[in-house]
Amino acid sequence: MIDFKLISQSGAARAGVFDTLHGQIETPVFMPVGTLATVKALSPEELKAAGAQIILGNTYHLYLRPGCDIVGRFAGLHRFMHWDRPILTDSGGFQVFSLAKLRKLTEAGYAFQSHIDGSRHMLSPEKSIEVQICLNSDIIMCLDQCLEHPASHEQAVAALELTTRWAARCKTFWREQTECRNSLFGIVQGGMFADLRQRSAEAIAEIGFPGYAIGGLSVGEPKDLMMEMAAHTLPLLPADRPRYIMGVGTPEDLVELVALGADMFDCVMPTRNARNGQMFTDRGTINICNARFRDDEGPVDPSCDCYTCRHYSLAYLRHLYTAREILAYRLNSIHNVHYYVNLVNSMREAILAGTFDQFRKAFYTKREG
Ligand code: PRF
Ligand code: ZN
Repeated sequence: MIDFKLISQSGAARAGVFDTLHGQIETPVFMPVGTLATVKALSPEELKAAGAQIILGNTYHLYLRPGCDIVGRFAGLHRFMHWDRPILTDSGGFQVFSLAKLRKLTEAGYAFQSHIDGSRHMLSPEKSIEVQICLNSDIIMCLDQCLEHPASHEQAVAALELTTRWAARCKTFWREQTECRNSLFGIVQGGMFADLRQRSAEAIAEIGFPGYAIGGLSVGEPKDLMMEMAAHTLPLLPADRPRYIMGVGTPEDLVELVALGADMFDCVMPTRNARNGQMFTDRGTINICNARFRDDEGPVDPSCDCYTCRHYSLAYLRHLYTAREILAYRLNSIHNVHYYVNLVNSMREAILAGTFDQFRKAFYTKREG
């Protein structure tokens, strides 16, 4: 089953299509984060209007609350949350590592206590896949071990070797349980070490997956180190499969990573920053609280055609935000998600037209202007 097709390349930048159980995704693609079966402040209709093709859910959160028994009654997340387009779920490893209490990592998996009520759980590779199948996720992620930064070479070796053994277990369980209907992505780790990134990429590619993710980036390392690791790892992944950079990043990061051959992204920035009053525009980020917007009748971004920019002024959005009105979070989120989705769509068009280099230059020129 070949579910990814490369359509066009411009340098290393790629445009493709990926088939899922809930329809086709055009890449490069940005996936808004819907951790708790909701992209915060946005309805599915608003997400669609903003152009979202696929959203991300989190196994750790949804397993703890509301639980598989509830979502299973709806035959998965799609009907539960009224979203009929593709969903990718993260495996839970990264969230256990950042949220859970008293976690203990063994060959079997993560033993941890819920951050909600302290109840005890065991997240094994098989359990993670089982939960993601119950959520009926279109793209399932392997359970992995993401390291903090900085980590030693020795720690990074142990984490990548465990991640590799778990990836093989995930694949076996996924094949048995789904007959490969949903897609399973392998995750490359290796810390901030080029030799280990290579070892991990080769080992994960050797197991063989419908798609590949690069994990363990944007965990507190300097930006140039993140880019160096991505630039080193991306060409080592099979060219005929989608490449997903997990939990990254700023608009600049997306432009640079697409230039290096990345196809998929997720990040909380557009939605989280919207709720903090930070708005993304072609000319850079602005804070809606800024006094200079007090009487500004213009939109957030004159080049944006989102619902927020078509109907509301900076002065009104600033007023809503400073008054802590609920509508502020919705309107700001609509614009920011539209901005991110539109950014990757524009990159796709430029790749298809063979003009990605010009696009990239213009992207920076607008920010300097
Ligand atoms: N692994 C998983 N999910 C993730 C990460 C990872 O390394 C990251 C790191 N940026 C974000 N989300 N499974
Ligand atoms: Zn807008």
